[in-house]
Amino acid sequence: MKKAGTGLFLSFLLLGAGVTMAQNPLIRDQFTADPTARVFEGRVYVYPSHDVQCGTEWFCMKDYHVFSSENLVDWTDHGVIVDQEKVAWVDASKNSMWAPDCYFKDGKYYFYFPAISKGGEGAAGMTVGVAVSDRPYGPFVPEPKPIAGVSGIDPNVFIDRDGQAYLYWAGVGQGLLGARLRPDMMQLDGKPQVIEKFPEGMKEGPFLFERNGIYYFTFPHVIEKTEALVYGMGPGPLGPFQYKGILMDEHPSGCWTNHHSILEYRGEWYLFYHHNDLSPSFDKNRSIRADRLSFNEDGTIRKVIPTLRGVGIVPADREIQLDRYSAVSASGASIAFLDEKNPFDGWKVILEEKGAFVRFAGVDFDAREVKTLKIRAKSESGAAVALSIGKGGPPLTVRGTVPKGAEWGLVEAALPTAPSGVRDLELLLEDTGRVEVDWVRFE
Ligand code: FUB
Repeated sequence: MKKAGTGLFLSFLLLGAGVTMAQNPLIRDQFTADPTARVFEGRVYVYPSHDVQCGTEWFCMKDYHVFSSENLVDWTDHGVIVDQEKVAWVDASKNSMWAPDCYFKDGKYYFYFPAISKGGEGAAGMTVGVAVSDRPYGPFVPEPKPIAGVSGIDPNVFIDRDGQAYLYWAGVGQGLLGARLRPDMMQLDGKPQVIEKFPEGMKEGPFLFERNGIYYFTFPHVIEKTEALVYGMGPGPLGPFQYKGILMDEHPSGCWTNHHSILEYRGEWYLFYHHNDLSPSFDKNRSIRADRLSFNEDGTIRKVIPTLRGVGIVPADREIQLDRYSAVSASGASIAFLDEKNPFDGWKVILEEKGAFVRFAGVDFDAREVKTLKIRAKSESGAAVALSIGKGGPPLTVRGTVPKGAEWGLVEAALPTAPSGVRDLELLLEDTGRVEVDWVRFE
């Protein structure tokens, strides 16, 4: 993805510093996990935790970044908003800044985060603190002490229509808990209560939202081997919740954790969650993703099938990463890292059978009239490829030949007419041979 040649220059012009364009995973230049997505000031802000490598076999999380996007394609990294070294009560030797949340009330943004406090050890030392800002992207000023009465991880906040705020968290050895918050958003108002007895098994990461008067209590739950995302529905923020089942299955890859949030943005519902796309062999280095979520008539949630394509309509004049595909042929198509030693470079798609194809839905041709197709590719055999622009307008196919060679190069082909609308792409290998494709772009 980064070895863009001329495209890199173009990307800089289009995007500016600190912005990346992405499907799933959303962020590709660092590890991110536990995404809580919120709509603030008309943009989606995602508050994830930040996995780093410390040479240990456990989570290593020292700080938090926040990312925002208006179109769910271009993501701005606003940088570090809270650092363990700058929070008075946190034991900064523990690298324990786990899943956070952020909520807006009366002109202030409240950022909630767990960590091991000074004097605490392991899970039992986990508690939850708050940092406050006038802006969704900080700077956030941490409170000098954690919230009294909270022992646990994975804070989640919800403010009901009557203005009452609630804090939920995964208690250490006490199950999933909830409590009212005082109007200052920093103190519990009364005793925490255990949220319903759901089916047995490890639970964490509670996330509550409301839709059409139904309150959804959602959480990761180990049913078989790793965490699935499950939920219950109830009449109020503290339940009682009736268990409804799975909204996302366990990751087949074996990534042990999943952690999510659910968001309505511009009339569509989204599930933000994580997987270990950029670190297939170490699942403590995770990457955040988003996919669409929908409901049945009775309000129950339809199961979300994870995709590589993710969400967001991609402008045709960007590097379109076909390896984040919507569909592929049953055989002869696969993906691989461009550089196994540097996953942050991204992926390529490989077609190695006549008729093998990759499809990528949702490319926007309306922003700019385009005349040329560019394909960044290489082929040791030489390869004839056809790119079809379908669905949503008159079908159009452009053909190109990737010359025999060991190096990456740009193949160019003229478009007979300028496509318009939001269209689906399909890249097909027309003959025998093998071709690797990094991206395609229209100019
Ligand atoms: O990211 C560390 C922990 O892993 C989170 O707090 C849990 O929810 C799980 O995702």
